[in-house]
Amino acid sequence: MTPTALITGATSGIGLAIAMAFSNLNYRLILCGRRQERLDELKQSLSETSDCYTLNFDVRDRAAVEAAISSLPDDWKTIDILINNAGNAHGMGPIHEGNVDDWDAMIDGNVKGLLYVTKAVSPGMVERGRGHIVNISSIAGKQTYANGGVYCASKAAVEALSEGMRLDLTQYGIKITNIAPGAVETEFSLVRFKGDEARASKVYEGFKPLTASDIADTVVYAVTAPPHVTIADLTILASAQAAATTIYRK
Ligand code: NDP
Ligand code: 8X3
Repeated sequence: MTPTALITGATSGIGLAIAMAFSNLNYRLILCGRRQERLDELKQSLSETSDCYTLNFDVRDRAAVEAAISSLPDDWKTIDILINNAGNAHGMGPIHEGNVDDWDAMIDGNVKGLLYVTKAVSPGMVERGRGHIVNISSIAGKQTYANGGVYCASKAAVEALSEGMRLDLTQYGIKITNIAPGAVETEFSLVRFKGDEARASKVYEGFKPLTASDIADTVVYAVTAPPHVTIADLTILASAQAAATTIYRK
């Protein structure tokens, strides 16, 4: 049967690339995000290869997450693959100068939002005795860097939650994959630096960063692995990146 995948953060970057890659496999797609026009465009552009359904909600809004997922029509309720991808960094700076609204956005979105969506989707997987959850973490979840402590903490939480989900859900036939990318050129830095394009593009200067489709390729690898194989944890770096903050630029 054709798998149904729910992808959070499908309107941009890594989530968008995963949607395109899954569409090439003819998966049925539940595309999620807050920017409705992008969801509509994506649905339209994938319509030749995939059946798509769109859900517009903010992952930080617990009631909205629950309402959106329970509003799915019956023939969209069986979700085989959940891609917990929505998230962002907001701002950069030392803890004592931290912007608490930015902290809230990161902890609420990257951690609590991921949990809200998982809580809405995983009981169905448990009931059916099968499913696959892919959490998009980050190299920042494995290595903390200066001025990024809260973003790094949010991704360290994702790392712990991937382990916790694997411990709790493996017995129900549910696979958990944790993917930790290094620098990927998307809208990520534009969001982190609040629309400052010059500052955002500097992040990727002097080396070839990963593309969103590099990450989508690894997600496809994980979700198409044979039934007896779980790709548990993958770190993917650009060839010029040795660690979170060690990048060899020319
Ligand atoms: P983008 O900014 O390009 O995409 C972020 C996506 O998340 C958008 O589709 C956005 O949709 C969605 N999103 C963000 N906040 C919310 C929210 N509160 N509610 C619902 N949707 C939300 O960044 P990336 O594609 O790079 O980021 C995707 C994931 O990958 C993130 O979790 C990020 O932390 C992680 N990551 C990114 C890396 C990078 O270098 N780019 C490296 C490692 C990990 P919309 O605005 O429409 O809601
Ligand atoms: C995004 C990658 O290194 O900017 O998670 O934190 S990094």
